Amino acid sequence: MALLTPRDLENLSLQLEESDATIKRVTGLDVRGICEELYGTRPGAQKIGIIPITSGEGVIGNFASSLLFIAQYFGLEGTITEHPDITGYYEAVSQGADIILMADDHMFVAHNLRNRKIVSNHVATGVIYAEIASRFREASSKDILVIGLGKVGYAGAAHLVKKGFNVYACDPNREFLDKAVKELGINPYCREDRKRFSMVLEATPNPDTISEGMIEERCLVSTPGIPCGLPPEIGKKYRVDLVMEPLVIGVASMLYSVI
Ligand code: NAI
Ligand code: PYL
Ligand code: MG
Repeated sequence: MALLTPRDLENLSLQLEESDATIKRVTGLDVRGICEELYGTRPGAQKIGIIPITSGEGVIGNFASSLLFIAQYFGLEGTITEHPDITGYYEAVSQGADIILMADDHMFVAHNLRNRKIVSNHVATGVIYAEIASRFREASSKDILVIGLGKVGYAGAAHLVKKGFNVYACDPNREFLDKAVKELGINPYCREDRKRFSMVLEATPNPDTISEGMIEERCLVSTPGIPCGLPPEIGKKYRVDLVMEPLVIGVASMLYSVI
């Protein structure tokens, strides 16, 4: 499990501002607008209980405070519990939290105690980054490339198939690729095909996963992947827009999907 570091979460407000400006420019909507259309919801008076969790590698610096920033940015009242873990859960529920946000090393969930909706960060992140890629106004076709079919990429690919896009995907994990072909009907992508794309969803924990032969001259790369899979020199050589951000966009998708 690739874990965030406190450094990933520094200058979160600036990272959000930059990525949201790109999203607005290439899709016509900002993150709020896309989430509202995607889920048909708008934040209201919901209270968010943020519970630090000490299991595994323990509390990540800046993580809880980043979640508080995100809740407040989207107009919700957030509170970080004084205590972690079970004590923190009891505290949040006793203080009237409507939605619980908490993460261990394997799962990050948003759980709405009122409507009982629950979502994982993996699914919510895959869906929102796929949605952003699919809304590229300068796309040359409905062909879209998904790089990485793990927890995030598979959810993104499933969303794109449901939206009627021609999804091509690659993953060195043969089991994951076969599962996506069988369950989603995606097209396996091989570099030898020399097929190029104007929309790419990259969801891997590796750098340099995007090569020149994969992208058209004008392309949108939408990636939650940390580190970034787009080599800087390729981003400069072609007219590539990059949407990449370590936490906010995925958490926004979580919140909008459970309110
Ligand atoms: P995962 O480990 O479940 O899946 C990653 C997949 O990428 C694996 O199936 C692996 O075989 C594949 N892969 C690795 N190198 C590849 C390559 N060169 N070409 C094609 N596929 C390749 O990871 P998960 O949970 O899906 O997360 C993916 C990335 O997204 C991680 O870096 C994670 O930290 C990040 N992430 C970022 C979030 C955000 O809000 N920015 C939220 C959640 C995850
Ligand atoms: C949600 C992020 C995106 C990528 N990897 C995921 C990750 O880092 N998960 C671990 C989160 C641990 C939080 C820690 C705390 O501070 O409460 N237990
Ligand atoms: Mg994000």
